[in-house]
Amino acid sequence: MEKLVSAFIFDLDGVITDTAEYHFLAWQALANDVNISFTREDNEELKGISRMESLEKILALGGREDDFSLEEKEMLAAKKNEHYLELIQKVSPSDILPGMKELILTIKAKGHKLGLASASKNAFTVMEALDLRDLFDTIVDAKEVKQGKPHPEVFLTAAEQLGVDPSTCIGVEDAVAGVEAIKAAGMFAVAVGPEESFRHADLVYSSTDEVTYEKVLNTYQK
Ligand code: B16
Ligand code: MG
Repeated sequence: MEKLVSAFIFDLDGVITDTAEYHFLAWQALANDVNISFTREDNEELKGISRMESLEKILALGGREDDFSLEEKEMLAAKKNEHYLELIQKVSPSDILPGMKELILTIKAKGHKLGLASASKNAFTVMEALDLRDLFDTIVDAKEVKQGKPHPEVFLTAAEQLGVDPSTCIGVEDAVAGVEAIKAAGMFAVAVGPEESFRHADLVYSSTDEVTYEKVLNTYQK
């Protein structure tokens, strides 16, 4: 008997579009303001991690974790976000990563539900800029959950809002913390990125254009 797939729940940054570069540019400018050097390699560690946790990691990189009060840290995070919001004004449907629009439309046509589970507080803005907001049955972002990835809360909230059992959901992520969150939610995990980073995923693809509905369903059914 075929196993039921009730919903696909996607991560946003790094799966549907690549805003990581804009996060990087905005964090690098902020790091520069506080005399910390911050590289693209350092930025890899921030994927899927919340804004405040990202700031803490950057301050720790420069050994400045004890130099700012909570209020000052909130101001630094707000400054980075203002810059990030300016940068993402350029985002348009042409920034959807290869293969993702087709995959989303196929999932919809096959009658599965579609959810978004993002650690970004800007998820609605980005989904609107990509012209994808109306295709999704639910969008859960960092404003709605208390615990960030790798905690499963954001994926479980999406499943709850879709009215489906988490064990019948397929999650798609590009971050290690995100794959851990999908598995902790009891879902089937599809990872996009280097094979060696995702030992806990059920399926790994090196890029988004390799993720097809048929391939994912075939492995899920096995
Ligand atoms: P914001 P995702 C995450 O989004 C990003 O991967 C991560 O780099 C970022 O720090 C986080 O959102 C918070 O973003 O500052 O916009 O609230 O990959 O979970 O969609
Ligand atoms: Mg991501």
